[in-house]
Amino acid sequence: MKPRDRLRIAMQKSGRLTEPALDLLTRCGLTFRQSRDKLFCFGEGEPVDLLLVRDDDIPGLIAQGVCDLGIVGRNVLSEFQLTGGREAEPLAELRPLGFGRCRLSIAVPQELDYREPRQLQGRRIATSYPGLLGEWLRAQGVDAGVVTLAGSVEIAPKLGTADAICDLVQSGGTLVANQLREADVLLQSEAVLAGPLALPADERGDLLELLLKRLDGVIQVRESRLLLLQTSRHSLEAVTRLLPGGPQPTLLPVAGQPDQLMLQALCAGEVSWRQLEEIKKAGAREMFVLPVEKMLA
Ligand code: PRT
Ligand code: ZN
Repeated sequence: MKPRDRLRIAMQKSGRLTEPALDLLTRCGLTFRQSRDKLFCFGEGEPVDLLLVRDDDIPGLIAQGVCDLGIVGRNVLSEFQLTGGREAEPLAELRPLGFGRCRLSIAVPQELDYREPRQLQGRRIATSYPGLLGEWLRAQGVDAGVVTLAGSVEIAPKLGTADAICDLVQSGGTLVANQLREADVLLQSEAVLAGPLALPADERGDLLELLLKRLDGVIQVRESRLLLLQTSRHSLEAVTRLLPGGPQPTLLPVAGQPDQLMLQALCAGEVSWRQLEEIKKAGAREMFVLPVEKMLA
């Protein structure tokens, strides 16, 4: 294959991961000119292009060297590692990306009193993830029939083609609508950046390293909030104890009010109303939660 000097990233063409993946890449400073067939997007600022494909094709495209990186669900990546064929290069999960969260679970009819995997012995389980399900069953020492379906797995028990299913669950609404109940979790999933085990030994390797650094910055900032509040010196300890995780807060004097302090804290995640109300009860007032746009330590 002809060596490439541009980095190529595969992502889902249209689906749950498309918008958040594009948003993430844009925040990393990548912009794309969309071509007419919208399969290939030429990168304008940096030499990084996009290939828009079905999510199931992404690990294969990386393994074949057609793309250098991919944004794909851990569920799809792990399934490929198990069933992608002998010629499949092992791939690496380079970064978890924090969106597209779901879990791969066993679900059983609501009336079944499920307590342990052994109850699945000799039953038929419908799934689109035969690799992951097979591996889990082996680890549990359970011998069950795996019925591989491409879609609509959740209706298999009603149709009588399976006794249980193994499928992705997010809110749980689909299971309830089909009189099923989540019984066991096989895999916690989210979108990940997938790539080869070793970085390419040319310009693409340097580019990939640069991209990973930007990505780390973007992910850290996306999850950070700046909390500003006022407190009396007397309440300071109680207020500080309730602050969500992060580095030590900064304290500033308030002009004309020697008893008061202004507190500034970088929080590692979302600050909920409930947390704010608790902190207020401890003696804080004039509270602000601000998103962080960029951060350079
Ligand atoms: O066309 P293409 O093959 O690219 O798209 P697709 O239909 O295979 O994928 P898509 O867009 O549905 O999902 C892409 C990825 O999003 C998945 O591989 C997961 O990593 C992630 N993801 C996150 C989900 C869900 N949440 C999810 N809820 N993928 C699927 N679902 C389905 C699930 O299969 C079930 O049918 O939603 C239903 C369950 O949702 P709840 O909320 O009712 O529990
Ligand atoms: Zn798919």
